[in-house]
Amino acid sequence: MKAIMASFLVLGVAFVAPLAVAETGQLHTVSGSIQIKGTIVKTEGPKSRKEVVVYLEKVGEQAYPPPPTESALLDQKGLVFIPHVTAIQKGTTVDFLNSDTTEHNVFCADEVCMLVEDINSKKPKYLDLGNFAAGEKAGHTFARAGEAVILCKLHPEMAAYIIVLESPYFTVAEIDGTTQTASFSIDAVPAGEYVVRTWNKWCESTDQELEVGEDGASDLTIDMQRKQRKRRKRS
Ligand SMILES: [Cu+2]
Repeated sequence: MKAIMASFLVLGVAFVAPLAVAETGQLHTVSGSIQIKGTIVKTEGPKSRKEVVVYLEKVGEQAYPPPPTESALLDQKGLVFIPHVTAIQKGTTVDFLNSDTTEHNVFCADEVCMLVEDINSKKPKYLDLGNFAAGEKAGHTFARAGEAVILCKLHPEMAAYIIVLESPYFTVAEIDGTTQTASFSIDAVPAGEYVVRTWNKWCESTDQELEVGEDGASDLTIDMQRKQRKRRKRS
């Protein structure tokens, strides 16, 4: 018995030591699941709200790596924006492409789409790429964080969402219509303290703090309920 105890002690020391000298600056994966509570999120058809942006914001100093130099792509195909929901880091360029044979337009009237040179103007201009023909592509760099609703003047039924984040630590998860759950995984997260936040058209979550250690973080659970403000509007 004494021999067994002794070997446990040795193991204990052996396991603790490498953690204590672990390198800083390593990147980790944060993963978990989302559960919809008390409501049903539509996941099919034009009223689908299945996309959930999950993102991590640093606690304290908001020091993030610079935005990627590669552009994100937002296609217009079959009179639909694809993808319907895109998440980007502030400073990322989005290329808008027309893959249809008909003309399209791209515009956005949200504050996040205000043109940088017009920020101090009394009549600021907003993102409007004009009409562009089949096969044409035009880019826009998003310089402010927030929610951008992207529309087409020629097809009022078309809409897409670009969620512009300060943080590069995000993913877009999709809710399963049957289980009303989603799983997610965010890669390349440095160790540190974060707040876990979400964006969805229909639901919201309560902010939760997360400490990402040397083993990353797994089994994170995010509960989402129907947005409160929509409920008030209806009553
Ligand atoms: Cu259009």
